[in-house]
Amino acid sequence: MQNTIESLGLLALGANLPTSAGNPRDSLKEAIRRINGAGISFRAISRFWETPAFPAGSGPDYVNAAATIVTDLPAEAVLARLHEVEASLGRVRDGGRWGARGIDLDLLALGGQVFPDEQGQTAWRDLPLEEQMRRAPEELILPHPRLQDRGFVLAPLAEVAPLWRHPIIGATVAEMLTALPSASFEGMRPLAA
Ligand code: PH2
Ligand code: MG
Ligand code: MG
Repeated sequence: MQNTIESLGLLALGANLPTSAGNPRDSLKEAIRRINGAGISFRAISRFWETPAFPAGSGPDYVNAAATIVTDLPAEAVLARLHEVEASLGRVRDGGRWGARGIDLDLLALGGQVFPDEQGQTAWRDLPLEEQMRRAPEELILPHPRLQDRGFVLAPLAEVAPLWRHPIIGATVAEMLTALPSASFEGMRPLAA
């Protein structure tokens, strides 16, 4: 069912390989242009951060950013738009390798909505790292199960939505950021505007 009330959505954007739009920074800018439109309006966009790939050594550095959107679309429709834009940016061959995607657009949260339910969200959130590498959920999980764990997500997100509160954990973005060990931010730096 379509929401009739506008919700605040939180997006995470990341790129670590060239796409048809160019380098990671260009890809994020172009992704934002393509997402913005019918039913989805950007409200705030964080700085772009250069971040080491997680897990360490798994690929080239990323450029990461976060944004707030206002939307009256249901979560599935927002996600579908993100997937369309990922597909439209495609991937450019990186020295013959077709490894990590050039662009990753994640819906982190939509208002205080929880999918599939509190138990399901919590189960994915508590998944051990080894299983996280092997298993990806088929269904939409909100809030994004790794939101509270990643410096490359929380540092940009704190620039645009420090007071957003996780509906299950109960902490704000600013509080989740403070709770992370400093190692989670090692090597991260905001790019010059
Ligand atoms: N995304 C991943 C895996 N690893 N590392 C960084 N630094 N930034 C990302 O956005 C990222 C990652 C899978 O989505
Ligand atoms: Mg991701
Ligand atoms: Mg993704």
